[in-house]
Amino acid sequence: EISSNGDNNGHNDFKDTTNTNPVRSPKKSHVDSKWGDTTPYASKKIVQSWVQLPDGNWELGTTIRTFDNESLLVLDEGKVLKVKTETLVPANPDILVGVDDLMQLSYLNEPSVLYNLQYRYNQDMIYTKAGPVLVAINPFKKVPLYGNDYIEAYKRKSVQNPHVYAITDTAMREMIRDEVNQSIIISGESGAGKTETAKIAMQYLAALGGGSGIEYEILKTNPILEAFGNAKTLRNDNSSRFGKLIEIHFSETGKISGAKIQTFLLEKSRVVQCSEGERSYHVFYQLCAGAPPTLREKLHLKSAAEFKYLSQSNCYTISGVDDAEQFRVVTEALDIVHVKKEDQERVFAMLAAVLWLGNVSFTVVDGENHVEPVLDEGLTNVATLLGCNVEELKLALSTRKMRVGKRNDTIVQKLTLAQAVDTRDALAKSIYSCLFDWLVEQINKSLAVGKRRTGRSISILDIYGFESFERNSFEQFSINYANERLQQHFNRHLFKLEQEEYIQDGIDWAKVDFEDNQDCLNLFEKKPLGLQSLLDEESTFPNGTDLSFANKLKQHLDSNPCFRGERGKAFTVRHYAGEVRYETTGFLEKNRDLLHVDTIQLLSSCTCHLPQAFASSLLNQSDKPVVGALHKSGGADSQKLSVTTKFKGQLFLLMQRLENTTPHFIRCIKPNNFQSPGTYNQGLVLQQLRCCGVLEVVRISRSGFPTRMSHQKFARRYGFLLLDHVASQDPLSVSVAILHQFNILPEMYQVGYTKLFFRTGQIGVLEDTRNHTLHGILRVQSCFRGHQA
Ligand code: AD9
Ligand code: MG
Repeated sequence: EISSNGDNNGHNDFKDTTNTNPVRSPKKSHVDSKWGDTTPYASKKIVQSWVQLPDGNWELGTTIRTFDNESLLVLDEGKVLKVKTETLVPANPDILVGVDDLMQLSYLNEPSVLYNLQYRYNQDMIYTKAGPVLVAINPFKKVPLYGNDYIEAYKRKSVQNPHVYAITDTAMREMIRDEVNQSIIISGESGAGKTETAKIAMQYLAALGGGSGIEYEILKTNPILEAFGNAKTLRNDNSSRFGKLIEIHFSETGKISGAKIQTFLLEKSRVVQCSEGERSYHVFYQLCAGAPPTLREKLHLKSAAEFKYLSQSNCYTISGVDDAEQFRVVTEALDIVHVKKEDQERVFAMLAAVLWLGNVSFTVVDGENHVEPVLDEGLTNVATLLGCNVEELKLALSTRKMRVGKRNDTIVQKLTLAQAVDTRDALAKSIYSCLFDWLVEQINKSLAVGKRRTGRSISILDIYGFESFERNSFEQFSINYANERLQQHFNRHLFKLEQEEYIQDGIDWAKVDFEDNQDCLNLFEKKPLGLQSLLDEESTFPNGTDLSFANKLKQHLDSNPCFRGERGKAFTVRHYAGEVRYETTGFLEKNRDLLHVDTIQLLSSCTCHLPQAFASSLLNQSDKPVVGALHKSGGADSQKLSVTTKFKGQLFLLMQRLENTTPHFIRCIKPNNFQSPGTYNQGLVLQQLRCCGVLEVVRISRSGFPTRMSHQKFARRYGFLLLDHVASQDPLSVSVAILHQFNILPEMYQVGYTKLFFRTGQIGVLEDTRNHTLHGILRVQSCFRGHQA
């Protein structure tokens, strides 16, 4: 250890370098100097390990002494701790701190992964690869990673850091190279950054595939859908209350030719009910705050606080958001996606009608608690805005036509207060959800792919992540089911297909176990005794209640290891991401999602265009449950699809579509529950990493051969780089010669029957050489042509 510091005029200080005792060396670690009495032990190899503190967090410690089965550690800040040696987890060498792919870590334990992500996060490096998966940690602040300069850099491949741009670039290239449609599947908890990530990916696609102007329209669908489908919740100020798949189509030349949006399961209940501190959909507040005076007058608008649907949760504003300004942004976006001004006004009229419906109140009219709506400005405004007769509106909100007896005579039943309020709210919810669907339809018309479709597309999926709250209801039940399906897709893609392919191609590869969630999916889907079938069955029974549903579950499913009946009306499901306890209260009603035929009749009697359109779409949807032929007992028409069945169908189609694409996965992680920058809660992050299988992926990818190419393709792609003549020209011989020429080590690849399999990172050198060589050839050619001219 001779110092070669040139500043000391050649006079090296030999005082300590002659001393071979590392303890006395001037480079003593602070540990040694602080713990002078540890000299005999400190001269041993110093091992850094992770030690878990009582608060659950992991800290780095240096072992200074080992007893039989205990170790004495000193932590970074000098604290000394005695722990059981077996609880220590090895730490990675310093050189691996902050690597941009977790696969590079020598020790792949949880604390090492957590620390690596944290180290990067603290320096605003929010993206990290976990093998094929991109992990994105929400910075909750502006980070300087986006915009045209970055897009250019990723396009030119002059930066290598993991990024949404990079993964989107890969998707784009693979779409063109392999002629296979691609998908970018974004998942994560509420507030983890899925929607922002989706927008960043769209931005990149628009920049690369732009030109026709349609890309601008596509980007403008975001503010519209967010206004109508996002709301402030306790977890996220801009929480998406629907799932979204946007399929972006490309022409032969890689230019965007159109797009199509599909939405899933909008949370309708928020329109009429939301909890303290949360808000209804943004657009209501935007309208109240931003509508110009003439529109205000026309729609009889007031401030948000004067509408009951908006005032019930005691929350009107979002810090840092100007609703009035957003209203202008949204109307401008509507212009851009070609929603005509008159249609925009119709849309706003429907929103106002919903708000005024919430202000309709009822008064008791007879001794039997039957009610009637109060004839006040609320009622008259609803009638004006919908374009219906006040008397008909009154009847629709206070009575129900029913057919009874063998002759199906029609009788008119008067409603109680609770029934009338439900009817009113059901009307408001269905106007809103029809409006949402109608808007998506208009947007799709505007973005429609022209006749010269190539069928090439990249789909971006931004769908609600796994949810587990204090109280979980039908919404969580549906969302978590969707996540089970997506998780299976993820598993299948990354693990199962991987293994099957190795086995098929005769590759020697020890099977790696992975968590299979098929059992849980069976619990949901099995007929006739699965959660969904039993729910549907109970929903069709006239006398079915949430309690009878819960009891039926216990009766039939108690032996299922993924299920546990709970006391009262609850049950627990063991999901891949953890156990969730569901309260069945409201399950049947939400699953039936009945709309009374009187309500539809009212809408179709309206003189305004939109309510009429809604009525016919409600009637035409063969899968929409409509209660007309109600019997005395109140049973519903069981021919129609329930919400669960419809959602399941939608998901099956979605999965089918995704199966035919090459998927790219982005896992968004929320570092804290306060939406605040700079706070990294290890426990919270770890729980999410476990939930989304990131650790599992890295483990499997590392032990496998993720890159693969057929012999033919490999020979064709790189054959021209061969320096020596190869005796046989068959693809396999050429391939082997290439492998030899490039010194690819035998443990880094395997030769299968039809394909070559490589460990991660191996193909990179070949690709670079190929690109450089091709570039050179092109230059020479153009030089040559220039000469000729
Ligand atoms: V939910 O399931 O729809 O409730 P998301 O979609 O996962 O949720 P979202 O994308 O809305 O979360 O992100 C929440 C907030 O985090 C955003 O409003 C931003 O304030 C913040 N965020 C997320 N990603 C980024 C980012 N890359 N840069 C800066 C970000 N801020
Ligand atoms: Mg979202």
